[in-house]
Amino acid sequence: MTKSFPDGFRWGVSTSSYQIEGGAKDDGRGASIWDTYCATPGRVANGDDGSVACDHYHRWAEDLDLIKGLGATHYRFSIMWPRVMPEGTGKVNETGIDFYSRLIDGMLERGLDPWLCLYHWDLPQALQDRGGWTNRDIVDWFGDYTELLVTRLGDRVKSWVTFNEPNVVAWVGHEEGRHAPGITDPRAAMRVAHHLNLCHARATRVIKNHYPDVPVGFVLPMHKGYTLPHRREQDAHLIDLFEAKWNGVFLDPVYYGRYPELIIDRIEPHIQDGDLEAIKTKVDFQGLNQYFPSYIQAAEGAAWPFKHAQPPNYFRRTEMGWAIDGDCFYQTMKILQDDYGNPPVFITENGGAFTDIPKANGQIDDQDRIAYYTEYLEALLRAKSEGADIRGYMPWSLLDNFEWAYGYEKRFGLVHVDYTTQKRTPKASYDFMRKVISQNALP
Ligand code: IFM
Repeated sequence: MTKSFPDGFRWGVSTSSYQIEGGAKDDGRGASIWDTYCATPGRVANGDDGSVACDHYHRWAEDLDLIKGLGATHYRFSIMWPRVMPEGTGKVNETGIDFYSRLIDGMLERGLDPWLCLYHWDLPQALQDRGGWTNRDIVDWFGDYTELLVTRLGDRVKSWVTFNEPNVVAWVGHEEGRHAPGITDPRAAMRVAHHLNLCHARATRVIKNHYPDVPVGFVLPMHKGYTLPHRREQDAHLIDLFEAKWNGVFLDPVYYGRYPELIIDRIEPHIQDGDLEAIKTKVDFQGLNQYFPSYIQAAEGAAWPFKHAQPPNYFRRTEMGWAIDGDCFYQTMKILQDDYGNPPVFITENGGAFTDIPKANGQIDDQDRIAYYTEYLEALLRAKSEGADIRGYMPWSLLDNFEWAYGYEKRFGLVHVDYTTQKRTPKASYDFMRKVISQNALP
């Protein structure tokens, strides 16, 4: 099999605002739901929070240099909504807009295409106080927020991402409660899912209204379900429902204007006349995040008739406990190819947390991360060789950062961050990725 990527294959890198920016008290930024969640005892490991994070708010120029040094040509970053609209609606924080404006100019000066993500989980707390994603008014709030960014920054944005991982927002934030806002209400989570889809469609229209030719997409971490080997027959029927929940609820209405039949009874109460027609929108590219295979088993008495199961022991795992399985990544690309009309796909996140122990000289020889990237990039080449329209790849992530409920314990970066000094040290995986990008091929 070829180890080369096709000419024109795009290499970028991804980060998100709350995970790296810090600057929580600076320049009029409002509070987000993650500030509140982190301040709630027991929610986040070690009581960590994103108030300083990687201090990217002050060190962004150095970070953009690192991206350029990698040889990447585009950068997916996200806007922190409460930094530009502290109350979520109404008054604009000009200093916040200026920050992102400088950041975007900094990208362009370095030859990096700005890929702007509107929402990577840091909802203004003021909107949460009004019901957040469960309140249908959010469609207007999100539309106004999008309008602000399009009119103020849109002249320089090369691609728009409406949402990062709406399924995580709905299910992990509102059903499992393991993410902000920490709600555990399956019915509310369904409502949230529908509102997220409406917001994606609204934002797409707002952007297209100003810039009809600029690509717009959304990013989904697709889950491929597997049964445990000893329960293959008993649990096989659960796979379709599991995938409908994690993938179909967000893909089907956008691509086909309908929800998966297996979940329609759960979502129907939240749908109003005209919603499905509104949600069906042309997707210029599909952002795909993929990390691990999802093993499930039957569960009783829960909101869904399945629960997560530990993957079989024969898998190697990352520090998150996630099984490493390039074949699962391949399968998700094939689902998009076979079931969703083979849209142009950008891998917007992929990577692993590993125990990165600096050597005496400070260097980090993260061979396990390199092996992970090699396996997953080989899977990408395989899907591509079979016709999947994969256009580019963005590792997660540029920097070690605030890994949500895991705080700073888990490190995903190509670049190590010393959280005491804020010193950045590129790891061996950074050099590996730089070589892959410069040769447009795996070594
Ligand atoms: O860090 C997260 C990111 O914010 C969203 N996708 C998964 C990553 C690793 O957990």
